[in-house]
Amino acid sequence: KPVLAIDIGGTKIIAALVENGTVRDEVTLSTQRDAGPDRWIDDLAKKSAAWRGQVERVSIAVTGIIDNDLWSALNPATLTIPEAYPLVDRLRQAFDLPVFAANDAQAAAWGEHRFGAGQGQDIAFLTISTGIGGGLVLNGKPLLGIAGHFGLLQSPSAGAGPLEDQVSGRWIADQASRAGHQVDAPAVFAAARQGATWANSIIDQSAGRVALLCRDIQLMFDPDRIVIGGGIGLADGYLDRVIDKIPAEPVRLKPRIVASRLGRHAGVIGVADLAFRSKG
Ligand code: BMX
Repeated sequence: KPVLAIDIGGTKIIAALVENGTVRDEVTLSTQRDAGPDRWIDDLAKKSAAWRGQVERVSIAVTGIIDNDLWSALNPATLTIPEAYPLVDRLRQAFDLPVFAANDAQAAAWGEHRFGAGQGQDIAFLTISTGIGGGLVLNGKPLLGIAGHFGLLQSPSAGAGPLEDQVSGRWIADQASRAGHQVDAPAVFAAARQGATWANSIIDQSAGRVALLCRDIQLMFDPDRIVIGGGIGLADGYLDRVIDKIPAEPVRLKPRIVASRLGRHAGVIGVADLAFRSKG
């Protein structure tokens, strides 16, 4: 039986019909950042109405933390959410089905471990996106709770505040605007492709910080692979820049970095499967 799987990120929302690690059908909405969760859920219920008879459960992956089925932001700059929003209750009311909820990057990490670029392996997953999300699967188990929220690290090399505020898509767009270019992150990548020095320098700084983050993750968990996804992580040439900037020595510390195989579907595929796992 397919699962209705949802992924709410800081930039886009995906609703999908997922069965055995495969997306059968999907809709994508852009996150109306000021509208708030009641409205996002209303929109989702409308857009997914056609699938209702086919599913018996709803699974949702979200940017932010889920504690006891309540949803909160860790970094409101990535997405502002009312503190302890009753996400599972509200979805149960909207869909009249059992609901399972998890963090987006932890769900994606599980998806890559089960069906993607890290099958059967110990992996760390990073999404370089509106923020930076992270997840870990070690000894076949997903680490939940706050574990792996690497975007929240305070990195001395990046300056004050959460690391993601000096790396992510939001930071890239903000740096562009400071350099006199009022454009979004995809346009910065387009400019870099055409050789614009300002754009290349912004992307290089972001990639350099992710390279150091990957080195630190290798030191802490020694995963078989670090899988990288997200709109920025998978953008033109970004991963190659990260790999280039990994310090060459000591060799034993070099992470094995690979691109996400599930791409934008990692969250919905992962959370659909995690729901079954949590049921036992
Ligand atoms: C932030 C945090 C994480 C999330 C990550 C990536 C919030 C709202 N989110 O670190 O929980 O996994 O951003 O989020 O505090 P994305 O929207 O960029 O995918």
